[in-house]
Amino acid sequence: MRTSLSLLAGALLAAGPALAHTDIYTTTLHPTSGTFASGSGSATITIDWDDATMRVQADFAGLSSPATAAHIHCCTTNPGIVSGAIVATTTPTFPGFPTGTSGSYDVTFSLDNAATFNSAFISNTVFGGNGSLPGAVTAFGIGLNAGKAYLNIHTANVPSGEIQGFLALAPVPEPATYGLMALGLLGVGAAVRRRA
Ligand SMILES: [Cu+2]
Repeated sequence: MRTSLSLLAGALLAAGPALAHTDIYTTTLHPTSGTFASGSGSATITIDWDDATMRVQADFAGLSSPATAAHIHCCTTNPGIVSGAIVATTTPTFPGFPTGTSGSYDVTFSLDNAATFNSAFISNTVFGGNGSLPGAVTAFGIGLNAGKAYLNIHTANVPSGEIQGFLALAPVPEPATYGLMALGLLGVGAAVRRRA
């Protein structure tokens, strides 16, 4: 009994990280240095590597002029510094992205669809890709994990981008959850042993 419970707990601990096939990236959108730049927002990018999907959620408000385009740039030369990247996702903008000074967006894309990305990003080999769609997806994921991808909302007043934010990998809750489950099972095992 004790051995099987310990094995089960160990298996659950080992399974925790392996179950994390979804990566969540978040950011706070803040005004750029553009003269008219104002507004705020947030964005969450959820990538399910098993289903090969990318969910893009964004909320923003307070822009000085209507949004003209929004997309993710990747991959900057240095983490957190806007330089060296190109548009990685659909150009010129995420399909159906709001064009007002405020809005909300929530669309899920297929990573198996070339239209999800800028064709110039797919053919690019500078960021670690090999010119193919799968290579671009891998390069995009590496760029996201390295803090080298940012979501940018361009506007009429600030064509270079009025609000933007670098995406950062959010902590994965699963391992802690499974750790607690394992501790609980170890506790059951101890109780069983005491009774015996
Ligand atoms: Cu842009």
